[in-house]
Amino acid sequence: MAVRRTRIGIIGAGPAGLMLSHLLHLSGIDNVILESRSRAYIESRIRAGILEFEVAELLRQTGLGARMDREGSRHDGTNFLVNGRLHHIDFQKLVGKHVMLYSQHEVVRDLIAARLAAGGEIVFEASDVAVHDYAANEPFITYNAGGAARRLDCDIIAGCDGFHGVCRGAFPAGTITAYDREYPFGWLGILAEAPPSKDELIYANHANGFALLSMRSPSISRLYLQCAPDEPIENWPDDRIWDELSTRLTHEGFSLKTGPIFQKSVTAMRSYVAEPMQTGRLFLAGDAAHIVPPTGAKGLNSAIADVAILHRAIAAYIKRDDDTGLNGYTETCLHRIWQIERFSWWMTSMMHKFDTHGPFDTRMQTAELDYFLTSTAGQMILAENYVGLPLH
Ligand code: FAS
Ligand code: PHB
Repeated sequence: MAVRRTRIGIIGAGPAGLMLSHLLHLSGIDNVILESRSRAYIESRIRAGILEFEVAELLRQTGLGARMDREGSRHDGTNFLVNGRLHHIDFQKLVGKHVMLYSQHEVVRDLIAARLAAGGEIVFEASDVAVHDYAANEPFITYNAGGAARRLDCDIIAGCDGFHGVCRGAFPAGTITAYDREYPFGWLGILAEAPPSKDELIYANHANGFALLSMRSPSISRLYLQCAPDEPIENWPDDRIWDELSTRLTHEGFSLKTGPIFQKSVTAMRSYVAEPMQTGRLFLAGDAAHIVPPTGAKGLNSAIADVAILHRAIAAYIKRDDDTGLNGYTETCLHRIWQIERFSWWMTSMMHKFDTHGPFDTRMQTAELDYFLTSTAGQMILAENYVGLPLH
């Protein structure tokens, strides 16, 4: 069996794994990424769209901001549409920060290009990935690649393999406490050749259900509407999608631009946190440890926040034999993770239609939204959470 030795073995080439690899490289720490999918697949996987202020800054500070600033767009605020009334939340005026609209798959493309240009090692289409001896001080990973069984010896394993990966399941039985909430709805998301109908996002709370108007470029729109969590996509021909989006997004002076839909899919909604995020020399980051409903645009951003913390802890350990960061990794991450879980849960609870809601619940939902959207204090809370809490 071919054996390779590195300092850090990273499982998963999503935003978490790739960003961790990039940060470790900048610190001169050797690492290898094992990814089960092909490069083409992960570079075309359509997911998130919003980068928090500090995440965008981190990309710029680490040499990854050029294309984002050239092809992405800066958003100084966002819009909430409730009972037909549009409320603009001005992040820049309220908290002096903004967000960047730049697709996750473009971030992934930039990260892969940077790693390969720097001579980084990413093993695509690795199969049968398994982690071993991470309770001791000599962890290793076995996998197959190029038709041969292989082994990667390392000091630390970073489990960045997403919610359906193998690392969280490798924790000793009974050591993980899972906090889990599944929502009774999902999002039908589309990509369409249609110019965005607004310059910034619109989050809509409508009697029929939630809708979100987002965008990818001056000619590509990204839109979502609330549906059943297991909604058959066949129930939604293009005309029906546009009609329902138009109904849910309609307000004075607005008209929805339509066009050919070239991608549509249904995503279920869930809040989940696994505690702790580490066992021995195995550390979880990103969706491997926690997920949020996409309402607050936090999934990608919290994955980057985790690896910024993990990178700092690993660098202290490798360079100064200081393991306080590693020992405190879970606690440091969870402080921020529970804040983004709360905000994502709050946005989801406020903006969606719940079949279990009676008239009183509906009034409570609109009363809370009315307070947050019309009071300066409420708007500041919204803005501070949306643009992102400090990375660490
Ligand atoms: P990822 O899941 O991105 O990456 C994990 C990687 O590990 C994948 O490339 C996978 O192929 C690989 N892997 C898995 N098992 C492996 C194994 N055994 N061996 C090797 N590799 C393995 N977030 C938002 O903020 N806004 C959104 O609109 C949004 N939409 C989403 C839509 C969908 C359908 C999904 C699933 C998620 C969405 N998210 C959204 C959340 C998403 O952006 C995640 O938070 C983000 O991808 C997390 O990044 P990672 O932790 O790197 O996990
Ligand atoms: C997106 O553009 O895909 C997007 C934006 C904001 C969200 C979720 C998704 O809250």
